[in-house]
Amino acid sequence: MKRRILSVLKKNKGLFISGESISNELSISRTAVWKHINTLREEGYDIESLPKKGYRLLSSPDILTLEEIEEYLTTNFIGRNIYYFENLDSTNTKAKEIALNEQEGTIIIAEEQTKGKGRLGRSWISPKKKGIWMSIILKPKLIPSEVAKLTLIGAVAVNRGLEDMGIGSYIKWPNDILIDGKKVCGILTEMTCELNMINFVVMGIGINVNLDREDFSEELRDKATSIRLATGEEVDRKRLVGSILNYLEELYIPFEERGDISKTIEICREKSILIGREVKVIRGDEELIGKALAIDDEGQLIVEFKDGKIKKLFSGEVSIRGLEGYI
Ligand code: BT5
Repeated sequence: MKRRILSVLKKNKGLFISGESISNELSISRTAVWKHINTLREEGYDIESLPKKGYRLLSSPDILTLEEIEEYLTTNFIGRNIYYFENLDSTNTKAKEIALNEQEGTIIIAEEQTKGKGRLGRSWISPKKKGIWMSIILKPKLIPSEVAKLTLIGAVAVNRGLEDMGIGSYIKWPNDILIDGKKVCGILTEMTCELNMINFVVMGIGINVNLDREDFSEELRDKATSIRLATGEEVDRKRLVGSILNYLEELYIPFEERGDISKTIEICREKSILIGREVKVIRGDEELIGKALAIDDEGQLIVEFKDGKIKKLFSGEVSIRGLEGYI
């Protein structure tokens, strides 16, 4: 009911609507309306009330709930069901717990993660309300080996979403987004599958929006940044989430329906920070130096190693670093 009241207020944003009209429209008592309005105020909604005039929504809080994000969505299914948490261990962990029984496109968002995860057991710093920490549940009819390409779709969606906000970024194959050569976003794609069938995929996206220098460990300060640190801009998190999800669906549908990933690959190439650079390829304890030559049509990174051998790398199995710094 609280959501329906909010939606009535939002429809009339800036205008007064009487308690009586709300109570008639939703068939609840005026006291119930008043109680829900108070709960909304506690959540941070600035709602003015005047005798005889009624209620007026002045502003909404900076929270990543469905009610706040949906006005930016043009999608059919991605983001149409959002579970919102103030605090979670990890949105990926939660998404994996519920994925089997949820519809495709369902999203878990938390304002804070206490055990945010990176790849290969690494951890992901996710301070409260300073970023976008979300996981998307997908159920593609693909063979498991195709799943690595979804990470690239996620990376391009983030790159495009940032671009919409006037922020230029680069993609560090396969799962990082960089601004000014520092990591601003990481993607962790996990799946549960049977031999040749995917049960579900969870794509976790972490974006540093308003983190301050002190939020990063000493060791990370040279490698990581936030949108605010890099651009000095305050970014509207809701709009950014909406925009990323719109691109995600736009790129996902042709891939899922007919294996068409050409648009994604085109942008990955155009925005690649690695192509043409010397890189260190890290696989377990092994480190090899080579030059990133290209990204092929399947989204694999082609690297020429010092011994002259040219290899195609699958995402997920390697980490890439620059010879001196992060890139
Ligand atoms: C990643 O791993 O980049 C994947 C990160 C995915 C995070 C999202 S948040 C929502 C969802 N729920 C989760 O629990 N996870 C996903 P990887 O390439 O392994 O990079 C991890 C490394 O990045 C760490 O070892 C640190 O060095 C560094 N790092 C940790 N937190 C960071 C941050 N906030 N920004 C930039 N770098 C960070």
